Amino acid sequence: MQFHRNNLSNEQLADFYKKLLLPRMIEEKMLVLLRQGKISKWFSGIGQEAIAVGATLALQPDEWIMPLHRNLGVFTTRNMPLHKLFMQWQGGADGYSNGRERSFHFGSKQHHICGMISHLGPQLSIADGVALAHKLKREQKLSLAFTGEGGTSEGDFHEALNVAAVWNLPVIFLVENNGYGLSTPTNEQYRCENLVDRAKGYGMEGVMIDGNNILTVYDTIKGVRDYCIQQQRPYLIECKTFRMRGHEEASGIKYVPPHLFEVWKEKDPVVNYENYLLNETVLTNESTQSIKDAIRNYIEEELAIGFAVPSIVVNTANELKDVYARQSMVDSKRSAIKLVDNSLPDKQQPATGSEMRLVNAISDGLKQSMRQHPNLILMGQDIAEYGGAFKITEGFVDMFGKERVRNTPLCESAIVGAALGLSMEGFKVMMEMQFADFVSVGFNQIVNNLAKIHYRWGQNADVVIRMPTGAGVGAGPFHSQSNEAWFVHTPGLKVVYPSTPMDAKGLLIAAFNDPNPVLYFEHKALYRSISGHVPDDYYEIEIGKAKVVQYGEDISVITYGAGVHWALEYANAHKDISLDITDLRTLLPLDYDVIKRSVQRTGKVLVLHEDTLTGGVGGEIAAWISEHCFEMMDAPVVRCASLDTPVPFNIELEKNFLAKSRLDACVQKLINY
Ligand SMILES: Cc1ncc(C[n+]2csc(CCOP(=O)(O)OP(=O)(O)O)c2C)c(N)n1
Repeated sequence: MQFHRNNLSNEQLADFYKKLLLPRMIEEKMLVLLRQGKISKWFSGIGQEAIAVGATLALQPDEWIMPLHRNLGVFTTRNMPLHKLFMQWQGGADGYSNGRERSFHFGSKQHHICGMISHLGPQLSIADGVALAHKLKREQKLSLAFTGEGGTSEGDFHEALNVAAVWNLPVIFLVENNGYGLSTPTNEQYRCENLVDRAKGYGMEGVMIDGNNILTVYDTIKGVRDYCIQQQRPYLIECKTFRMRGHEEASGIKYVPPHLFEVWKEKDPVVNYENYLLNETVLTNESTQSIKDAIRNYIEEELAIGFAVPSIVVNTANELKDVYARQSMVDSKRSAIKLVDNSLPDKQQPATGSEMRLVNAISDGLKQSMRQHPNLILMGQDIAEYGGAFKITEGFVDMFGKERVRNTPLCESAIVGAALGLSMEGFKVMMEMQFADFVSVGFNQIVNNLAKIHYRWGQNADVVIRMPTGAGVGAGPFHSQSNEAWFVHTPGLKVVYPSTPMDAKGLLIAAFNDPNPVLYFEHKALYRSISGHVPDDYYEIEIGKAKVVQYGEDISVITYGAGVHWALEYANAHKDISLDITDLRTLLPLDYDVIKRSVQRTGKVLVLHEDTLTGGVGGEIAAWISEHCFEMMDAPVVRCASLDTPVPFNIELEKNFLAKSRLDACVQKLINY
């Protein structure tokens, strides 16, 4: 192994040695602890340390790194206190995730380390978002994301590299090619000769290097860093290395031919570097020994502190509280925001305003939010010059410029990931799903990254995802779905679903002022068919607050979205039946107080929604009512929902599919009960 010191001083070379040795010695200790049953799981990076350590050394300390499960060297080189890392690995209260996350699945804003989720690939596009933030702020900084060679087979890899190339983002994508993805060798993982060959296809530069040589890794990444920042371009680096232990300690190594361990032992990154330093007389046998003794003592001392912490005291209220980030906006600024309370039919409404269609109210709320938040970025397919599939952002490019109103490539997953990265650097983001149906290809980033990140390690995701949803326009199975229930089932998200123009504007503004990820559903069939009074002001409708649309005595109709208009239409056509109509407006969290008061008024409940029956939000509401309002009930809760089929294209079939076609039968069933 050839080492080239270039212009590194002896002190720097020795410092690199200490940085390289530390994760190796921690790992050796961890393996002992594992055998003693003191820790439960360990993913080893032995043999690969030069990559994590070299890469971290080559970056500035305030540049974000997106590491994975073999990158202990990132955490130690960023000088995270070792006792706190031990607490983390034990699931202790004083670790980095309050006992909520395992092994390396945690991050730290202070150290600019973004915690991975198990799915690996999603890390890559978060780096895109951070790089975009630097680009927009004109900062001379970049981000660096790790992936194994196995992870390069995920769609996330392709999406992230493509976005970085198209948007000219300063990101380094670092492939640690260690030969195996769990037990799968590279010839069962990909067909190109080297993964770096793919760089050309994305329109970026790339280089393959020896990942076991710390000076090569350091020097390459330092140079690539300068290139990325100066040229404002991404770069792909493939580091060849080898995993000297099993996938994780329990998996063993039977699937790896034994001679490979002999071959790669000769290339050990620590031993080779140590020999080089001894040859160069940067170190002596005595000094290496004293470095090892010092590290050993340090590990033992930190371990004693880390293992001395008392076990966690469970506090359910804290667990629930940390699912969401709290409003961080300065109180004076928040209190200046007008809150419109239209939650009861007899509430006075602001007089100044105009009659508007739902689609214009959304656009108005978005425009005012762009003015209110100079750090708000809009992203979505065709949202710039074209104005979006539904023209919500028409004219926005002229008003706010292309940096803030961004057309995206066709890659929902990467854009949600990039939104998270932007948020980590202080931006607010809206992403427009062209149709709510397409969220399925961005699903993982939403339900696993955005939704869980605050609970896991305290990072918020200041992201609003707009979801043009719903049927009734003959658009077939993939442009008509109601998929709000997927998200209502996911702690950490907020789900809003306005049915009127006034609520649509106020809830959208509130969503941007909320530091949490909000799924904002807007019904396509209501865009241009529903109009109403919309105040001119910049105002919020409170998230989590339902609205009494009209009081009634016979049946409570608990509904949202198009259901509100179906219920009103029905009530107008059947004056002999007195419906008490509640528009939920927010589906997560639900406003149980308003639901309960409605049940109290009538004793009979119809839960109505456009979504299909099984597993719909209505089931949850019906269950809650039966648990909490049983004594008030004169009949069982009835659910009126769409058929448990995909949404059919033919208009007659679609009519039959929709819940509205069964509304009368459901009402009659309750009346006659
Ligand atoms: C989406 C997803 N599928 C499967 C897994 C299970 N899994 C965890 S690590 C791993 C292998 C990853 O291989 P590679 O990317 O080469 O990284 P390495 O572990 O070799 O460092 C697999 C299959 C996972 N975590 N996520």
